[in-house]
Amino acid sequence: MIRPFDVATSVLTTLGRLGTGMRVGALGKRPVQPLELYEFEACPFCRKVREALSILDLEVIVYPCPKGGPTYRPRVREQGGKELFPYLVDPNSGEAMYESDDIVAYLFSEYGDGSVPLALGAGVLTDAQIQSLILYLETLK
Ligand SMILES: N[C@@H](CCC(=O)N[C@@H](CS)C(=O)NCC(=O)O)C(=O)O
Repeated sequence: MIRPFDVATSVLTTLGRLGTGMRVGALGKRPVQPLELYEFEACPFCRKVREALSILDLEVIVYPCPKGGPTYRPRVREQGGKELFPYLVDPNSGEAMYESDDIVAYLFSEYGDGSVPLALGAGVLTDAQIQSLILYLETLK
């Protein structure tokens, strides 16, 4: 019973996101060291960053930060000053940042051709699209 639900919600989310992250895009320079992403699965803003990483075919170390997570959450607070996710660290440039839109713009500027795909570059509209889908999925439970 759970498995079909998982598949259905995954497919619905992918459809709701217009397949963003399914296909690679224009690539730029490649990072020497893997990027570091602090995030958690249920966070819609983190999803945007994961989609960007997929489109840009980038190697990343993911540090899972679920609510109450004892290991990596404190590290984000210490390094960045607050617990807010996603949080990206790029050891290649020394950049570290919060805010999914800033992270997405940075990734496409640094490791793509500079242009952000519409589905990821529409700012608050992108977020609204994610949030409305989540609300819809909640009603199915
Ligand atoms: N404007 C931020 C919003 C990020 C945000 O609200 N993240 C939530 C998770 S979805 C968060 O980190 N909440 C604090 C927490 O989980 O402790 C962005 O686009 O990155």
